[in-house]
Amino acid sequence: MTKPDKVVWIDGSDKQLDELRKESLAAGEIIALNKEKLPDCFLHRTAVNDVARVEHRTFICSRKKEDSGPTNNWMDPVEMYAKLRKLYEGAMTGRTMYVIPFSMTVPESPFAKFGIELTDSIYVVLNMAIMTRIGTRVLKCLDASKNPSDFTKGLHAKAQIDEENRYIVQFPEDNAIWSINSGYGGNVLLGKKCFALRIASFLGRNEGWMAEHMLILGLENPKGEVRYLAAAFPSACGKTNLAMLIPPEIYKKKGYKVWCVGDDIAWLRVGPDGRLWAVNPEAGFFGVAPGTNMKSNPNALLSCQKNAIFTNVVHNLDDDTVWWEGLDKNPPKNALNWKGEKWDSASGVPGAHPNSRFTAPANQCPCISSEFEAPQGVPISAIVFGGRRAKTAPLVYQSRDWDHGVFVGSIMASETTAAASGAVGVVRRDPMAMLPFCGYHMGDYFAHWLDMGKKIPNPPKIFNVNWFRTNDEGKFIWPGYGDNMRVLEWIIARAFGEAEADESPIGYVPHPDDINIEGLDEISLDALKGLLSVDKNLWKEEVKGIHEFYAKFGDKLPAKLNEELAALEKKLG
Ligand code: GTP
Ligand code: SPV
Ligand code: MN
Repeated sequence: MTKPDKVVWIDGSDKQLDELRKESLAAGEIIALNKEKLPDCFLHRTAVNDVARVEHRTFICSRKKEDSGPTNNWMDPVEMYAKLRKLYEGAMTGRTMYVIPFSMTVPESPFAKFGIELTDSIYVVLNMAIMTRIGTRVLKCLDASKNPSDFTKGLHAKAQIDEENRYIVQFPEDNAIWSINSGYGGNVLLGKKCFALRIASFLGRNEGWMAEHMLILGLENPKGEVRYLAAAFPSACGKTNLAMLIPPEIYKKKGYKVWCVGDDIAWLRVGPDGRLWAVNPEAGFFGVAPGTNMKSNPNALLSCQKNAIFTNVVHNLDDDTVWWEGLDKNPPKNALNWKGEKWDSASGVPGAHPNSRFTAPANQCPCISSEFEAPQGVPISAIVFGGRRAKTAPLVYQSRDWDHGVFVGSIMASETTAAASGAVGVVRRDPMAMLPFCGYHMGDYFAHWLDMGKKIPNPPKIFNVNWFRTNDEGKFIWPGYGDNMRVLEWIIARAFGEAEADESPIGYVPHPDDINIEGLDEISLDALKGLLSVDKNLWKEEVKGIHEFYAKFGDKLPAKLNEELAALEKKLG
């Protein structure tokens, strides 16, 4: 159909990847960076019209419309295949098709799923080599696998990078993903959102497990015990930052440490011991560049100092390094912006795209967990939901039980970010941070969450956090980043029955004394009380929004969630 001139199988060897880098350099698709300062790092610029995920052009083409649900775009798969076939027809003429066998999580893991991505982009090959396990090693496991649903077929063609004909399409019943007319991250690295969330969430429902938009971290206490939690925040709301958190001095001195297992996606299964176990299906980070610096997230910055690919950042021509807003206070003088134009930082126009990113191997992260590649994963003691809310949501609260926790996840709302095209800063409902990533009807997804609760004898406790409450000047009140450790400490203690809490209409909140603010000059006890407060009037408004949102799901909304909503309304008086 795509009629490539040549077909190249990716074997995963350094030799082959090296040859591809050379070819990509020669074609001007990537730019080599400073060999001493950023060894084996490259810069890439996408088309100006192609800088983020495109939710309005993303489809879940299940056979029946009702299986895709009210929150996804849908088209009859027969129609969609026919439409796309025309676009793919001859799309690789004059180009090479690369065949990338890849595995999500280590191929030997019982969680593992396999895929093949066909693409005409070397940039995609190089990124997939960082983000997933690729090559001949995977083909062997794929050969040995007996379950047809272990294999997903991915097709990507750049075509003309034509916005009007850009499609990111999942066919869940066929285990197939077809992507065309984009060259940007989440649209084209098919192992990430398309497979590991949209297709995998569908497979997980059928097979009794969960694919979630969650980071996974291990919190080591002074006794050397490591306790794990998973957290779902919408895109560009702080997963990578939290996953690699460096505890404040007072915690470090006592011996607390955070270990990163994953920064974006978790696959969760009930283990033989009755706990919920998680693996990170990915092998690398595709992290937001702006705002990443040695203070906010040193571990992320240190992860991308070699073997990394930077997309849509500033190119410092003096020493062939990269820069972005928030890296440091010294923007380069002689530089090109993300579009490749001469750029003057004094112009006031940002040089890096707000959704510019780095791709880096996870094993380069200084705080990568020893369990990062453990085939069985790690046991999860707490699940944390969160988003950007200027008001309403307190710094942290705990749900009363699993079902109430599912309710808390289902009513999540967050201000939109630059990770997806469209307006930024608009509050929208984003249940479990999965609105753009759920591969089936969201009502059925809620039912699956409730069902899973019955199947986990020893379920994690469920929490909600909000690092983003603002004051009257619109400034964030909570310092965030490393200081989020103070909240994690309470969360983990609660999960193990080691901390107190107060009742509130929305769930358990910490008593202000329960959050350690020692050494935190910017936060007084009064400010903390404010951050933890639950404003009944704001929550009554919130309830109206939830009713509206729930109405979308009709009969598919589990009755249990309506009961939880009614209970909340009653508690608010
Ligand atoms: P995706 O990769 O799109 O899924 O994003 P993410 O959820 O991993 O978000 P990331 O950690 O990259 O953070 C995105 C933005 O939020 C960055 O600009 C961060 O600086 C900012 N951020 C992260 N954590 C905090 C925090 O605790 N407080 C504040 N105020 N900002 C934060
Ligand atoms: C997100 O938007 O949640 C990301 C980046 O992690 S992308 O791969 O583009 O989806
Ligand atoms: Mn993400």
